[in-house]
Amino acid sequence: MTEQNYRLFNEGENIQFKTHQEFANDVLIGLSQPLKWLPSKYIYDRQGSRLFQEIMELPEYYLTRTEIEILESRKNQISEEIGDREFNLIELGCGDGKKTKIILDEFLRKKHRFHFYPIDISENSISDFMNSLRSKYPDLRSEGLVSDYFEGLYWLSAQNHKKNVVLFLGSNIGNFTPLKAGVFLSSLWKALNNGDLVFIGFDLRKNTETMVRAYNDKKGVTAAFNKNLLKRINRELKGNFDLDQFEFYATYDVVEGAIQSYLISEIKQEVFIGELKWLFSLKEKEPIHTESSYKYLTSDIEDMADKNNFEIIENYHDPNKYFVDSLWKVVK
Ligand code: AVJ
Repeated sequence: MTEQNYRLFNEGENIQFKTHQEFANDVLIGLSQPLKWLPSKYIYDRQGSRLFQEIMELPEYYLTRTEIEILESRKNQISEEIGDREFNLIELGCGDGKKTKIILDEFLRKKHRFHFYPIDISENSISDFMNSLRSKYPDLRSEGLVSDYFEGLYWLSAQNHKKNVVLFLGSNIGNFTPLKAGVFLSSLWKALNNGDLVFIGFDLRKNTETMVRAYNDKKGVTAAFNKNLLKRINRELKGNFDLDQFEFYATYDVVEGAIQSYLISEIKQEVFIGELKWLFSLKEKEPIHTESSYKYLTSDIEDMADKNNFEIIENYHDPNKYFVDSLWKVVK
């Protein structure tokens, strides 16, 4: 028996029920639009998260490798900038923790005084992550928070008045439209105090071929990752999608500056979703939009920081400028 080393918010409320209702709603809304779409956040159930781990190892998927290279080569400077006094280290979302562990290793080596708080809405993810931390870092002071990002942040700032340092790595921000990214950043600013820091990963615009290849990998892992949305609808909402009747394809949208991922119906077909008691049709070659992955210019990043009252302290790039981890300070 391992002791539970995370905190559950929303106890008493039936969070699973709420999540299920939201999923059903989002599927109904998305697939009723003239351009059908499904929110990419629903890809990440157990199997979707496993497929994403596999994507991060693909030769075509340069993002993870590049960010790891940045963190490895600049960790000394990063930790000097961040660790001047006691702080809360907060990570929004927890992946496999490979990148986080580079940061934790360095901070512990430097004997920085901090508590680590990963925040994720999925109890499974937090539980797995906390167990992997416990075995690797017996002395790390940490507590996982199973909650909405902002609920967790507000709870933390009521707990103590230490400096907050928020990690949002991996270009996860890239899944937000510019409008949503703006809302996210202004909410982040509101939840934090003057002098707090945020450390955000952005994938930068580069030659189109490199970006497109990263999302159309040869092994078809990204295709399986996107098709996992249909699989999840089949399982959780009693759908009857035939995965073989869809082709996965990702394009670079030069106007938006984003990779757009699609599942394209090979044939004219009808799909029934039992839980919604709903039969809908797809035309031959009709796309379902599954994900946007925005790519940024340095000037976009400056504008975003500026507009939301953050001051850029430093931009950490790889030598090719494929990716940037940008360190921002909250100005109030
Ligand atoms: C986790 C959002 C950064 O958009 O690159 C990887 C997800 N999708 N391959 C990205 C993803 C297809 C990834 N992010």
